[in-house]
Amino acid sequence: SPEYQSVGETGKRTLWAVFVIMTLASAAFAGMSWTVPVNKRIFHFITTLITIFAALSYFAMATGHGVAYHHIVVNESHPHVPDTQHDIYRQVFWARYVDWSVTTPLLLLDLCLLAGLNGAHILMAIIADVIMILTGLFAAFGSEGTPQKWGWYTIACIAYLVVIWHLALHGRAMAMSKGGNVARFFGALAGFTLILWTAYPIVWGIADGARRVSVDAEIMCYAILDVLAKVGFGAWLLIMHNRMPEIGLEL
Ligand code: RET
Repeated sequence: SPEYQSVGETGKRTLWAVFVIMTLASAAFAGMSWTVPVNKRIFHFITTLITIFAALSYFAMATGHGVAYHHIVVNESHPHVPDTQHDIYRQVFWARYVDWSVTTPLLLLDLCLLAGLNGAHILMAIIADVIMILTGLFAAFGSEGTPQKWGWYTIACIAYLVVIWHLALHGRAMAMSKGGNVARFFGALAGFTLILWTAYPIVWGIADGARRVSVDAEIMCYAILDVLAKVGFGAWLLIMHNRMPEIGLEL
């Protein structure tokens, strides 16, 4: 008989809680834009869009949308027993990938503009990031036991290294050339981002990849990461923006 791995009560409550947090953060970030001149609100605009998108995606997931059962076939072999086929149906929230394909480029845009990267480097970092998310989506729906699944995962990890390359090398160099507070702040915010983002492929590998944890545990891990990577990141950026006028970009 097939085994179903589905969201439970804890998972549902967590999805609703993050929806509320993202909505409140959107209102707060939009409100903060009133504290700076109209032509200096580019970071507020980008950062508010990030939490609005996350709120939409969490609303979809909390109400049972943006999710599909992924059929996984596991061939079990035991000594002295003929091979048996075990069917697993696990819920995969594809809404996350829709969210990430929009919000991770926007998060990168925040960092790139803070560093003062030029358009070509921004574009390359963002394209590598979109490749990372879309190949991650292929990995999530890849068939179990085929080389494709971890193959897509590997490609996504390489794309992630390209993103890090652009930010850590070019971004850091540009930020350093600005000197002083901006250089220090970019280093801190980019370091925070690097640590958080690197946790995503680890959670993916344990949850979606190896299915070692329940769907609810997976939801909770991503919930903590999403709140830190979007709300924590955004709050830090916008608060520092008000303290350090030199961060502000003229539109
Ligand atoms: C996947 C799986 C394939 C390998 C890699 C991944 C990286 C995902 C990242 C996601 C970041 C998400 C953020 C969300 C916003 O809050 C797709 C999980 C490398 C880095 C920051």
